[in-house]
Order: sequence, then structure tokens, then C-alpha cells
Amino acid sequence: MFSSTRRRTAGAMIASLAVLGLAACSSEQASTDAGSDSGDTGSAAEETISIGFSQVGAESGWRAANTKSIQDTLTQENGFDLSFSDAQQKQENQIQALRSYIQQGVDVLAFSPVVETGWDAVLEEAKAADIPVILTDRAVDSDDDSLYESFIGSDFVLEGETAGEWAVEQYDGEGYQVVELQGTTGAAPAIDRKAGFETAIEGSDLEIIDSQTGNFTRTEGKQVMEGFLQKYDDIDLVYAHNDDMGLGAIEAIEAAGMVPGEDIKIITVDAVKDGMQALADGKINYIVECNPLLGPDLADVAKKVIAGEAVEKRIVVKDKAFDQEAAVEALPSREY
Ligand code: GYE
Repeated sequence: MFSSTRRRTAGAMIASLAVLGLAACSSEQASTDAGSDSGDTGSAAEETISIGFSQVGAESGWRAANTKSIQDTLTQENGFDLSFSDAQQKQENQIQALRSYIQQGVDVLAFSPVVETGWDAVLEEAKAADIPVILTDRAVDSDDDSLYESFIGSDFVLEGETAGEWAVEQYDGEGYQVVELQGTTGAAPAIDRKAGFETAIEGSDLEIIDSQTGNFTRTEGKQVMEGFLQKYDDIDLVYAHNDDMGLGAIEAIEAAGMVPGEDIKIITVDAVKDGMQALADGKINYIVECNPLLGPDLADVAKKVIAGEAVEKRIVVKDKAFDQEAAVEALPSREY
């Protein structure tokens, strides 16, 4: 919303300056023209852009905030006609949605790829139909980067490193046994957050004793944690690739009669409201943020692409990190 407002404001300013320049000798006329209807300030920029968006699913609090940001930003009012679909974490559903948007002849395709690989064929179909593609949130693994215009999202390797560095800083020297709850198998954030964390704990005495996918959901995070608790009686730390799986782990730990955040420490990624509340309550020890509010950047890039303007191939969203004290402070003004 901010981006398009900014663009319109900038457009109106340029129009005003042009009017001022032309009518330099008549300030009265200039101000009248500048204040008139903005309908003639550049017709192309005001045309509605049809956009087909294929979302991963509704697996987490992060995803809910991401969907809201996209739907709240790509509105008619902001110059978009949005078709939105939820793929329920299935690649075949996403491919089907993309194909149907191609058939409808949308102006722009956007999606958050559930897994990294297997996209070349459908992206080539989009290219053949001359429909630009924008990736949001998750990356694709393809040798041909001409298949998309831009990729907007966080640096997941860095998120994993930030989590691992904090773990080392806090717990190195105590022989901590770590269990990892991975995100969806094959998804960019699962691959990268795992790699980043492993790099950061290298050379420390923290050891990952087991690692399984909890598919980024609370239910599966809980189930996997229950299995870990049955199998091992000396778990010191849970590293969960998102808040929801960490929240599921909290339930499992409490059901086993232990205190999450104390008996077993927990580090997660996302920093959505429920996660931040658990952090403030002392049940999680540290959260690395992943900003889900990608709607404004997507709107901005889509408008530029349609206007034929150059866009950045990679737009990296900046993230913070929170310990328990920082969460208490941040919670009251947290947007999502
Ligand atoms: O961390 C997780 C969601 O792709 C960054 O997907 C996103 C991840 C996010 O399910 O909660």
C-alpha cells in the first residue's frame, strides 16, 4: 500500500512540476492545474494490473500474515485485480493454479514456491505467453534466472546463522544436545535455515542429535517433538525452523512434565504474535524474525515490470532477532 501511494504521490509531483514549468509565468493557473483531477497524470500507470498469485497454503501464523499483506495491498483501489489461490502445501496445486492464470492471460504471475525445484516447465510456459513472473518469499532452484523478473524475500541462510550464533554464544561449553524441527522438505527456508544453523554451530560443542520435518505446522511440530522426547531423555535445545513448530514442541514438552524455555531451551524463526508471546512468557528463548509483509514490495515491483522499468533481481527483506526481554518490549506494537 505504501509503495503504490508513494508512486502515485511521485507521479502527481512530477505532473505538478511539469505544469509549473509550462505555466511559470502564471502562478495562479499553475496551482489550479496542479490541484486538478490526477486523471491526466500518466494514463498507463493508472491502468488496472491483473495478477494471479499462488500461495503456498495456510500452514502457519507467518503465512496468514503474508496472505493478509498481499490481499490488503493488491486491491482495486491500488490498481490491481488480484486472483488468489491456496495450494495447500502441494506443488501440483501450485502448477495447476499457475497454468490456469496463464490461460486466463493475467498481466503478472506471482507465487511463493512451496519447494525449490521442478518449476522450469511452467515458468517456460509463462515466458512463452509473455507473462512476467515475480517470486515472493521462497526461491526456485533453476539455472535460468530469465524465467522470473525478481525474487522478494528474506535471507534464510542468514536467519539460520543468527539462530546458531546466539545458541553458541549462550550455550557453548555445556555439551548441549540439539534436536531440529525442519520446515517442509525441499522448501528454500528449510534447506537454508538448516545450513545456516549448522555453519554457525560448527566448532562449538553443540550437537544436533536428530532432525526431522514438522512441515512448518504446529500439529506436526508437536508430533515430531513427542517422538524425540520418547527417543531421547537428554534433549537440551530445540531449534525449530518456525514459531508454529516451536509452539507445537512447547505443548509436547509440557505434556511430558517439563518446563519449556528452562528444562529444554527453544529457538525459533518468524517472530509472529503467538511466538513473541511465548518468548515474552519465557517458554521460548530466542526468535529470529522473518518479515511476512511482502505485499508493498510485490505491488511496487509488479507496477514497475508492467511499466517496463528495471527492477532488482533480488530484493532482500531485512530481519531482526529477539530475546525474551526484547519480546516484552516489542509485543505491544507488533503488527502481526
Ligand atoms: O517461516 C513459515 C512458513 O516461507 C518464510 O513458511 C516462509 C516460511 C515461514 O510456513 O512459518
